[in-house]
Amino acid sequence: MEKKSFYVTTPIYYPSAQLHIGHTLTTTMADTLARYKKMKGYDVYFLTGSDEHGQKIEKAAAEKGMKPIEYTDGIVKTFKKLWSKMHIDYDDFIRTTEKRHYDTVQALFQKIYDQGDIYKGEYEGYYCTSCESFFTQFQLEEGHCPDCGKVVDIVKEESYFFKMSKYSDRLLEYIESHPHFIQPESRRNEMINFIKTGLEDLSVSGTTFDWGIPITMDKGHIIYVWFDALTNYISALDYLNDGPLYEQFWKNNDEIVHLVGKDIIRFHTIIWPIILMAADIKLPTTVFGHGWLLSGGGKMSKSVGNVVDPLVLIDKYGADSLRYFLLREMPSGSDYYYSEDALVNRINIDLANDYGNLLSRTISMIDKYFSGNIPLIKGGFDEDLVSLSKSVIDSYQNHMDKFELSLGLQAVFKLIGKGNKMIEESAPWTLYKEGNLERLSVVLYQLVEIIRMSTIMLSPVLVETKAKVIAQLGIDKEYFTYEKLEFGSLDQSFKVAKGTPLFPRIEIKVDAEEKPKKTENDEKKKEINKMEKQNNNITSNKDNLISIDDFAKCQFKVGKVLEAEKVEGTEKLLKLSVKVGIDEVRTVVAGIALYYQPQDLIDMKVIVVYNLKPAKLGGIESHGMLLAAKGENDLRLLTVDGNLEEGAVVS
Ligand code: ME8
Repeated sequence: MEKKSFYVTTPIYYPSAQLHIGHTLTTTMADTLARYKKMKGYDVYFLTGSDEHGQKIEKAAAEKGMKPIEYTDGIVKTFKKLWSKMHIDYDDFIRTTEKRHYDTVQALFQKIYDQGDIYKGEYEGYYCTSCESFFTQFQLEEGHCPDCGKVVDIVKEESYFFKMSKYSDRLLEYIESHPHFIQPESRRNEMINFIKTGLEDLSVSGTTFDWGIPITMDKGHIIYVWFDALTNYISALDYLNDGPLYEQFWKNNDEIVHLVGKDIIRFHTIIWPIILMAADIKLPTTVFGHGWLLSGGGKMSKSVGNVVDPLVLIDKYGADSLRYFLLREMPSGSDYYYSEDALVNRINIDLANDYGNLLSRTISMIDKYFSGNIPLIKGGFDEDLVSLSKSVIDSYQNHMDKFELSLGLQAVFKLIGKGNKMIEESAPWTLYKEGNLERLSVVLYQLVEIIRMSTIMLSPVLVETKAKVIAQLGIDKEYFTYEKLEFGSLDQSFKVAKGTPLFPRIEIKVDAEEKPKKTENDEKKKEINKMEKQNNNITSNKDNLISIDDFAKCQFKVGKVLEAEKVEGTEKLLKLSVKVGIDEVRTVVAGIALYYQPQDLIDMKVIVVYNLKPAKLGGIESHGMLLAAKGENDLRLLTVDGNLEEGAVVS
């Protein structure tokens, strides 16, 4: 049977500054999907690159007294170094300054011009004096410059225009009849609404700067940077010569996926498909727009100055840990507040405690009870484990196929969690003491199978770790392929070889004043009584009564708990991911661990104080607070009667 093909791309990044962990997120997603599809037997082509033209780059180079190309050559080297340290295994890196790209852009422009969809006119557009940049209707944010936020001026110049308006009905029809074209769903709805407000023809050339690709027949005009940049997805495949890569990965391929951040989804789902339609080229299968990594000041970006350098994190924690953290924490499609504490917490809980420990405990027991030989069992497995492993594999694949990488990883950790639970419940040390070697063999074989299957599923993310696990288990690497992703596939015995911990635990530094005290029950009661007295005083003192206007300052929303876990090193705190809108998931740290088990909270509807200033609790930044009622001996979260959607306003 002929192999299926998969083409995945990242945005081509501006070499105007060093890349940060936001760019690293998109590229790691693409790399992971490429590895996942390869593991499933697809022919994969993975493209990334750099977007090197335009005024900003021209200006940045001039400030350094360099030619633009000298300047971008230097920065592109730093991109490639980062990707190599992150183990990004791309097939091609396209630079928009390369001849193959240059020629393709000119030819595509000419083709669309010749058939009458590009015409010359006068551009009346938006110009930001402070950034010295032109913007389109698409780029403005509520009428202001998307970069510096200042008011833009309307300016006039001669320009070529692309007849976008002619294609708006066709595009709308395409989006509506191809539900997978724009993902996730929330972005799709946003785009549909945007197109319905009407599309203007797009100015696709300018005469005020030189650093770009000129129009062949009118060299004073430089082609608009987005027309230039978007074309990279086909110029890299040799569209110009109808080359074999273009044949296989575009023309005859049903899985063409562009991964982008939500900032550039409009360019990819409106301008790019219309360019393709006009040039009679088929459209990509999916444009997936992930959310933003936020840090103090909002979206992480060079212009805000709140960026985090991935190279520093790789040196400190390792590439696999950073890869895992980014993919595991980033909710599908929504934004996420980055903090280094959350990174450490995630490494400690999942990678050190759950996965790493499971491996080292299992190997130690095989060493001790069976002189290092993995017992071979052919049947009599625990039924619940076999059925859990099937459902985990299904759920993993289902989520990975929908680009829901965080959910895919969560599924795998259900299996790993089952392994650790099995050790506690079956107490192998007791089985050994009792001489029940038959059951002990089953338990240890099952643990090895859990580790083996989990390692296969995690291998597209944890790319260095797989080899370490294989070495420690001593199992032939052919048992770590996708074909062997089935419980009970291990049918030969191997000898384990204990090694160093996969992910050593990282010490967490929690500020003294934030660290919840470990109180005994009596002390707890005293504290509670004291607090209650204080509160009674406040409410009975009329001077402290507030007006309805004061109350109206508080915003409350209905939220749904998606995930919950204990905060390491604290007794009272739980870290929750709470969905508070179609597209918004927040991290909320709540002092409720004495009253709720994390698993009890999943899917619970809660009331979130929505406009509370973020605060650090247990070393993690909390974005909101849950309302709870406290009785004498218990605390209960407030919830909502009926099935209201997340984000519903409480007043
Ligand atoms: O837009 N959170 O390049 P760019 C998540 N050259 N992802 C982020 C992010 C954040 N805070 N910040 C950046 C361009 N990204 C154009 C693209 S494509 C034909 C041309 C990621 O260097 C995310 O993928 O500004 C976003 O879309 C991309 O970097 C923007 O990179």
